[in-house]
Amino acid sequence: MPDASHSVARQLDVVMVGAGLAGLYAIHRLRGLGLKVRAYEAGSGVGGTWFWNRYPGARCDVESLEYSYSFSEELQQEWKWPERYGTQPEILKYINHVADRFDLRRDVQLNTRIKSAVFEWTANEWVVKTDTGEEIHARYCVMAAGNLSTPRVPDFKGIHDFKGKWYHSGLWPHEGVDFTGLRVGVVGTGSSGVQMIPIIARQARQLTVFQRTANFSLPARNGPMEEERERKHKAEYPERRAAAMDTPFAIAGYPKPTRSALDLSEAERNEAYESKWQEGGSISYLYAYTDLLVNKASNDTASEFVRNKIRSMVKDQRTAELLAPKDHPIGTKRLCLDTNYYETYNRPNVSLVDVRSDPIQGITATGLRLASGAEHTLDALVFATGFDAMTGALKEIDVRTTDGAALREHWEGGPLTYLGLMVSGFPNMFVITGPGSPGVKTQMIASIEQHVDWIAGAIDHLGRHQLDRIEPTPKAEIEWVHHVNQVADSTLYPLANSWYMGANIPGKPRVFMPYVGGFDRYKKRCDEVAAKNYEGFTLSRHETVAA
Ligand code: NA7
Repeated sequence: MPDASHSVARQLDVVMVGAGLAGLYAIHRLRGLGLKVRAYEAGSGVGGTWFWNRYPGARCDVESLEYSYSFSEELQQEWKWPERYGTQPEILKYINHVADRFDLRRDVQLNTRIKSAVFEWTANEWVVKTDTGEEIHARYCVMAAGNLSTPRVPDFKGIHDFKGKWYHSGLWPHEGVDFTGLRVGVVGTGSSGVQMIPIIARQARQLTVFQRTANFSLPARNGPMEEERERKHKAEYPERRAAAMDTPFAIAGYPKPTRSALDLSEAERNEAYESKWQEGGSISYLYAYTDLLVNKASNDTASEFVRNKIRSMVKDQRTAELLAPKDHPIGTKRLCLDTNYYETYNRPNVSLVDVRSDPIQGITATGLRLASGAEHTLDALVFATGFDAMTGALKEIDVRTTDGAALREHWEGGPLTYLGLMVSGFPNMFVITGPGSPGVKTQMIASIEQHVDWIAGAIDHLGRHQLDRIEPTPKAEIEWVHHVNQVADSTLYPLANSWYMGANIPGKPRVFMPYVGGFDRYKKRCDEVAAKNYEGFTLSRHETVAA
C-alpha cells in the first residue's frame, strides 16, 4: 500500500530512471544548472551494471585509468585503481565513492522501479509512476536505465523442477556463491561466461560448459597497477581525455592504424598480431589495421591468428576446434577479454558440450537434458545467457503520451531515435547511450559524460530562450536511423548474430542498434546540431492552459 507521503505527487524539473554511472553523473550535472532532480533506482544500491553483475570474475574490459569519470580532475587524480582492469567490487566501490564525494545520494531513491511514464501534452510534463505507488511530475525525463540491465534466462522447459540452485550472471546473490565440491553447469560463453568459467572451474568438482556459439577472446594481461604507468597517465590526464574525444572508441593512446592488413606479408602481419596478443586488450588488436572491421579478407587474417592461438593452448583438439569461432568475423560480436579462459579446458574437471549441434531441450530435477536425450547431472546451474540489450529496459516501462503514442509500438520494428538521444513524438524525454548512439561500442563513461553534457546543454538552451519543449522531427529521426543502418552495413558487424542486432532474443527485430561510425564523428555531429540551433529538433514554448 502506498504510504501517506505518496498521496501527493512529487514535482521535479527532471525525473531520472536509474542510478548507475549515467544517472549519477546526470544528477551532478543537471543539479549544476539549478534543476530539481531525482533518480529512481530498482536496486538497493547505486551502480547499475556494477551493482547487479557480481558473478565470479566480473571485471571491466576497458582499462581502469580510462574507465572512470573525467568531469572532476580532483577525482581522477585522487582515486587509486589497484589493477590494470577494474574488478566489479572495485568499480562499485569507486561509484559509491563518487556518490558520497559529490553528495548525490540525497537525490537517489533506491528500491524503486519505474513502471510507467506518460507525457501529458496539456501540462507539458512527464507523469511517472513507481512500483510503490508514487507519482512524480517533471518537465523532463532522463532514461539512464542501462543497455545491459534486463537479464534474460532462456525459456527452458522444466527450469522450476530443478532441485539444485540456479543463477543468472546479472542477478548474482550479494553473499556470493560457493561452488566447492559441486557439479556445476554454465550455459553461455559471452563475456560473462568467459570471465566466470576459469574461477568456477577452480572451485567446482566438475564444470560442464554448454556452448552454443564460440566467442573470440583475447588475453587481458591483467595485473597490479604499475606505479610509474599510473603516475604518467595521471600527469597526462587532461590531454589524454581531450585526445580520446577524437578517437572512434573514446580511448586515447592507441596509434591510429594507417595500413590495410592485406598490405603486409603473412609473417609481418602475424608478428604484429603477436605483439598485440602479448600486450593484451581488445582495442589494440582490432585497431591494428585500418580495415579489420570492414574487410572480410583482412578480418580473416586476424580471426585465424586467434583460432591458431586457441589450437595451441587447448590440448584436446576436438575441444579446441569447438572453441575456435568460425561463424563470425572477430570483433563483430563483443570481443571478450579473459584470464586463463582457454587453458581452463585443459583441466580434468572441465568439459565442453556443443549445444549448437545438440541443443538444450530442457531442465530436469537433476540437471539438463539435450535434444539427443543425453542427460547431464548437475548440482548448480549458471545462466550467463545475456540481456535484452539496449531496448529491454525502456520497453519494460510503459512509455506513452496522452495523444496515444506508445514507445513499445513506435519501436516495434526496431528502435527509432535521433542521435540516440531522443525519440520523435516523445518530447522532453532523453535517453543516455541508447540505441542509435555509439555508447556500447566506446569507453562507456566517456559516452555517458558526452550524452549528459549534451542533454544539459539542450535543457539550458531551452531555459535561456524561454522555451520548454524539445523533440526531434520524424524526418530527422528517420534520416538518422537510415544513417546508422548504412554505416553498419558498410562494416562486417551485421555478419554476426549478436546482441547488437537483437539476435539473442527470439522474436526481437533484427536491427543493428549501436552507431558504429565512431565516437569522434558522432560527437562532432551532436555538437554541430546544437550549434545550429538544435537542427532536426523542434523547440517550442508551451503555454499552460489555465484550468
Ligand atoms: P552475451 O554476450 O549475450 O552472451 C550470452 C551467451 O549465452 C552467448 O554465448 C549465447 O549464445 C548464450 N545463450 C543464450 N541463450 C542460449 C540458449 N538458449 N542456449 C544456449 N546458449 C545460449 O551476454 P554476456 O552477459 O556474456 O555479455 C553481455 C555484455 O556484457 C558483453 O558483451 C559486454 O559488453 C558486457 P549465442 O551467442 O546467442 O549463440
